[in-house]
Amino acid sequence: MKKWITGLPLLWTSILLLTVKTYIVSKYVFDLDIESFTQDMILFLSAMCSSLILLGLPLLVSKQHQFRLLISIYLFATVVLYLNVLYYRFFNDFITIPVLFQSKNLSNLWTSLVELKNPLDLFMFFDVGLVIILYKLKQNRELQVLNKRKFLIVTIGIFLVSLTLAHSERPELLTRSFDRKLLVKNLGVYTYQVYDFILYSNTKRRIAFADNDKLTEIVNYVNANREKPNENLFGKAKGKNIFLISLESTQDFVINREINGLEITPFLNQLINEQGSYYFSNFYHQTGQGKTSDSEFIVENSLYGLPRGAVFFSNPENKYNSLTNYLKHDSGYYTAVFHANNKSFWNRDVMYDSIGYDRFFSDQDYWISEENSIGWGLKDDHFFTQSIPLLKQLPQPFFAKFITLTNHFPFSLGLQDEFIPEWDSKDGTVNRYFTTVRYQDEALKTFFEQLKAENMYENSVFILYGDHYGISENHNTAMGQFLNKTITPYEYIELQKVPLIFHFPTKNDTRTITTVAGQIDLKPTIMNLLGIEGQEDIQFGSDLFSEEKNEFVILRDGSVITSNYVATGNKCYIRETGQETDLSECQSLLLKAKKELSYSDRVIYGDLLKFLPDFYDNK
Ligand code: GP9
Ligand code: MN
Repeated sequence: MKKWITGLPLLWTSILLLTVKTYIVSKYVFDLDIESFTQDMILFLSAMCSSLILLGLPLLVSKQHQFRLLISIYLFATVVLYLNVLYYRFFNDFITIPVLFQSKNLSNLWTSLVELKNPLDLFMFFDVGLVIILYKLKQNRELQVLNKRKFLIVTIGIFLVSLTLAHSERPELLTRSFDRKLLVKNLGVYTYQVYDFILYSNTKRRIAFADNDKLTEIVNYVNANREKPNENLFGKAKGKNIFLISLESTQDFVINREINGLEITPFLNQLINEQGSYYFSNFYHQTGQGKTSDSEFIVENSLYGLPRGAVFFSNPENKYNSLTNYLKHDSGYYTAVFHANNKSFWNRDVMYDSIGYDRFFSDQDYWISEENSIGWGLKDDHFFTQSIPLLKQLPQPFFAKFITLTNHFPFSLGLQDEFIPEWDSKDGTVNRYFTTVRYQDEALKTFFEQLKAENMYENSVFILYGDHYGISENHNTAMGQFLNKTITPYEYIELQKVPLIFHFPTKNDTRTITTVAGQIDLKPTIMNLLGIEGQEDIQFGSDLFSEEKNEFVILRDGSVITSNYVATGNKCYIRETGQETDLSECQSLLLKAKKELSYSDRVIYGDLLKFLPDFYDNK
């Protein structure tokens, strides 16, 4: 037996032990929703790949130091894994470097984590002991890799296989970040930790090199472009409960349209025509890769999302003068957000602290089962119904943001929830889209009925908006068939319109407003309705009801829409007709857009809002 043990190759045994341990812990301690054999494979391969890379590092140093380095790395990996286990037990989430360095809650955090330790945890360190014993028992104390080249080839091979599999399971995983659970599930816990470290150091580097002098230039630009908000509406919603409802993937083209003679959004169409409703028919989403999270960011801050990645992930620790913070601190509102998804998705749990929410009702606050879920999670009608008792507990006046989920790609729905049948083009995604939009519409109708029954309707203001497109340009053919026209780049921009409806139950006029506007305008609009001035702030949008509103919308890819022009992909179109015209007519618009986007990026990358109070004090 002893001979057999001493004969084991030290390096390969260590790699195997670390792989198996990491795999078992990832699979059974972290709740990663492993749904298929491929996902299981990815988890195993990623564990193996990290073990190969980490424990292969000692091969780079001289023989006499190899084992010491090997065991130090082994111990370090185990500690990282164990800390994540402790953290996961408490937060149902993985460690991020910013959380570790947050001085304000660091000591509390670790005291709570240490309380969560369990005697069985010692098993996690058992293999470290095994490796040491194996080393001691051996006469020949070398790591025994005969051919370093082969070792490298095997490592790279496994790395590529695991990355390809992960990418096929989750395209855009690294650029969009999405969710820590998904990252760990597809990259493994150690690679995730390295990725998080790179993200963190990038953010820190940008903040360190930020040029504060730019602040004057940016403030001057913002102030020069400031438009006077509508005085008649100033403070008109003060004291009322505010409902901000984000409609998943809902584009404006479904409004007032039918499919096979059936309305796609009967409730929204009716709401638009009710007394007290103001519908904006030329309202654009301005999101980038951060999708829903970008829309939240833009609406909250009147700043643009970032050119790549999601600002919710890259800069969650910045100072933000968000709408929520204003409502909470200036108007004494209780602020809550309702979204029945995993709270770490889009890093919301961290970002919502900076945005200033008093309470985030996430999946843990809802009763979610297989029957009441579809696609991404809890079905919208259950989401709204289960939110009513939660809403009733809130101190008033409250600001409540709801984020729907069912109308999300791949737009799946059970037959029992289909209020209209799927469309019959060759494009399944587009066909299903109409049915899930119709479903969401019905859920909204029920929500409004329930609010009325609970006496939460009259004293409220409702703002409903689409978060971003649901149908990408890959579906232009089917969209062309539906709209009965060719989807040119101009038409594609037109398709970026999302619905925006303000509903004031106590008002008695009805308006359709054709002002060209975007999500960036929501914060200043809501602030004016609540009687908050926010003069010393950096906002790139302006009050939608302003009498001097400059119709100028910038999309994240630099496209521009004004009342006269649409400029996109180096082409200039007459907005009224869609006719292409000379690019020079749009040139100044495109330059202005570029400048504004870069100012916004600088504010975020440099965390510049934190310098604003001093800036104004010293003026
Ligand atoms: C996830 C939901 C959808 O919680 O908001 O995100 P998306 O993919 O639309 O950005
Ligand atoms: Mn979305």
